[in-house]
Amino acid sequence: MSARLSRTTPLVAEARPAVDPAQLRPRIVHFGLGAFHRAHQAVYTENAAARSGEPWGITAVAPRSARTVRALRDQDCLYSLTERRPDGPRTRVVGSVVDALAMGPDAKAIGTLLADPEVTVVTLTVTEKGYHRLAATGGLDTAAVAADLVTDPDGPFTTVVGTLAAGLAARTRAGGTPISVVSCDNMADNGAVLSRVVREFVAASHWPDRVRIMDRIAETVRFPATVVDRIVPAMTEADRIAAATALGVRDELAVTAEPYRQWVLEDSFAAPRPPWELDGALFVRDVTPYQLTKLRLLNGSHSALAYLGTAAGHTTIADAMAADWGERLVRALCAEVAPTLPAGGPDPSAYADDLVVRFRNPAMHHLLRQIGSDGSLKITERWLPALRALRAHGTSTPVLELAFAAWVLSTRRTDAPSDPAADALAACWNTTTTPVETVRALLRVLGSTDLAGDDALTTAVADRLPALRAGRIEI
Ligand code: CS2
Repeated sequence: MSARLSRTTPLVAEARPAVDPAQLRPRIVHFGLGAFHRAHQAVYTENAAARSGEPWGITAVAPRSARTVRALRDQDCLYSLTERRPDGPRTRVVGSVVDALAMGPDAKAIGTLLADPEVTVVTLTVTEKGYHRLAATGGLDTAAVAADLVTDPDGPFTTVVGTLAAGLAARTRAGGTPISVVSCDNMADNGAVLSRVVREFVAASHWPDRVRIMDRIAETVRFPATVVDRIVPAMTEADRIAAATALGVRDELAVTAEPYRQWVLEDSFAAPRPPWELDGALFVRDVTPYQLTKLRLLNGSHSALAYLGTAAGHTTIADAMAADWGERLVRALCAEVAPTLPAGGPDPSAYADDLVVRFRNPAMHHLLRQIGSDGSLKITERWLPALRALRAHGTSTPVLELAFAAWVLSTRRTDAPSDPAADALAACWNTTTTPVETVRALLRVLGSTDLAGDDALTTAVADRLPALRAGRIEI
């Protein structure tokens, strides 16, 4: 099949976008053109625009991949989403993305949009590493953005933080129309995290008006916290072929996802936004209980399944769930972590029931390797705060210890999942002589010197390693 999806592709009624993209205007700038955005915020925005009649369109910015931008433009910014429902897959085209830009070559256009009063929302899915935080303090790693700190205000910048800070600075210089900047990444307090790295970037810049810019950003920009949820596995060739068959044309940007999706947002916006609540998004005063429940139970179990599943020779989440320990692990981890969750969120045991069903979905080919990537950043959000809180209360933590031991093992394998700290992690194995020392060194790389000093913990983790090396998961 050689024809590509475009605005002129004749589609059957069920596959057509909910909106006519020609009727939308670019009022949202999104950073991070990955599958998650295409299966989540873009869908909420499309439905919100369709149901309200308001012309909310997205200009999606790819931080790295100019190839994705070209591919999307070649398809008039259309792509399909296939939902893996129990009664069979359903494929339809999403119409909310109206333009695609690449961060380097399109720096001018991105700057213009960020300063445009018509644009009142910025969203981000740039993963944990896109925030360039220091493991020890959580603040901006100025060394990692050093090149951007001395770049001209017009760019081009190499980081999203630099692009965003410069764009917000230009906006405030042009009058400072209020805008909301919405992090949609899996981090606790994601709004505060983003606000902090942007502020610290401006403070460290050489801009003569940086103090005034910081004041104006504080007055005119809001950074609401959010919780995003939808399982979006990487596409396989078979998925791509199935999407093409359903559409009758090729779609290089097709995505596939579970039917379930959720978006909880802090009700703190500086300016008009799409009425996402029309598509089920929840606006609340405080997202923390939802955020921690999702991070520690869903993402925490995911990471545990990823490293333990790999140790036991499995490839996907559904495979690991089919092992005799899979469901037990999810339930035991949820039960262990539940006491650390604030009141006001979902009931942890009902949440665990739902997770088991979602993770078992055999139609989802969700690779353990995909989830295991960037572990040094993920587990510091997903496991370590709960581990710290439980140990501070003298509560035992056997499941987190087991999961942590599996991650420890993963850092040594020659085929370790990709990780920005891969070199530092691998070095821990060369500079230590006993398993306990290695565990301690790894915890220090994660910025957790307190846990590295917890002898009972490091010993318990080290004691788990031999069984795991033999592929035995003992819960
Ligand atoms: C996963 C998440 O890849 C991962 O690390 O745990 O992407 C997970 O699928 C989503 O957060 C679900 O909402």
